[in-house]
Amino acid sequence: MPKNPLLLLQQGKPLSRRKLLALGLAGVGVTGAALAGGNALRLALPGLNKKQTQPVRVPPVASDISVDPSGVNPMTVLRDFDYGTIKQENGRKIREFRIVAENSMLQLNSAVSFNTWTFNERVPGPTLRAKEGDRIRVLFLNQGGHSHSMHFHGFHRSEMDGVRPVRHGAATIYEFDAEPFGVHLYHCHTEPVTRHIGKGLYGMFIIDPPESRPPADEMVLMMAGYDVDEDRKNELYAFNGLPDYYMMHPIQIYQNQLIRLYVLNMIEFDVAATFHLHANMFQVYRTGRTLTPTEETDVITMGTAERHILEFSFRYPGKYMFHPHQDQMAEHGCMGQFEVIGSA
Ligand SMILES: [Cu+2]
Repeated sequence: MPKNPLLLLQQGKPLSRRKLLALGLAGVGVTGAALAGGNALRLALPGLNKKQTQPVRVPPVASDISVDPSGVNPMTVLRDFDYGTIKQENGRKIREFRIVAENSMLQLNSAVSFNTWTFNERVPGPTLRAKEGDRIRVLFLNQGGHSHSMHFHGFHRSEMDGVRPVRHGAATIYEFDAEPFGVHLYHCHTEPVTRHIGKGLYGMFIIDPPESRPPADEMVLMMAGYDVDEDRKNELYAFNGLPDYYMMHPIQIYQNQLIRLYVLNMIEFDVAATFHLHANMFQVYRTGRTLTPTEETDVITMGTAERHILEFSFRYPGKYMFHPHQDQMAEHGCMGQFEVIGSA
């Protein structure tokens, strides 16, 4: 933690996201004794987190497939990695992320709209990414109308565990070292957790190993369920937020190029889901905790919050489905397809 967190927050650059600009954040409450007395505080939580590109060939993504006015859709979520903002403090590298919880209406299909709870106006929240050993600092502002929090998987101290609710209008700082390397997650841990996750407050947290993995076309696929009628059962399912999106808009990939998939099962109410890929086998790196694969298969089972790295490439051009083999989940939205583009 910096000596003076207020100073840190005041140094934040101006807001760049439309909604944050409109929030008028002066004088919001800040939790924690170290932040007390913040009446004059101008808490700027900009969306300035930088993105980095992967050193591989990625097919161009059509720009006209957005279905959400914000421009966030599963195709955007797919390869969008938030590396935060790098700061140097006392000779130490800090990777700072800024997260705001809000609400927004999401059109799940032509008949169903759903009031989601969002991190940075997205469901799922941004994919946060760091290297093992980085100091992580998350500036969290809750504008969601309900109490929320951010609980990260991985090693950290008790006070950074994110189980304490942060009330509406308040902010807090989570700070810890990124360890161990692997594919992790974060989610709101306010009770009932099923509801807070089911409403959309979850995201992936990737910690890269000290020596990077080989270059690949990297993407994230997060499976989730939607309890539309609040009967504690899911009526709809999705990859990266929207039911059936990748069936209507296949994910284009290149033939014979290594694909690295970061997969997460965030489905509440159903005890487990599998991930199955057609016409192929994938190498499994359980929880992303190894540098060499632990098995090869074409169906892997994940309980809620389980996640893995899967690697594969396709030999033949064409369209290939992926879906949980709990087929009723697939039939209700958790289904997509890769479109393999032949090498010239
Ligand atoms: Cu919450």
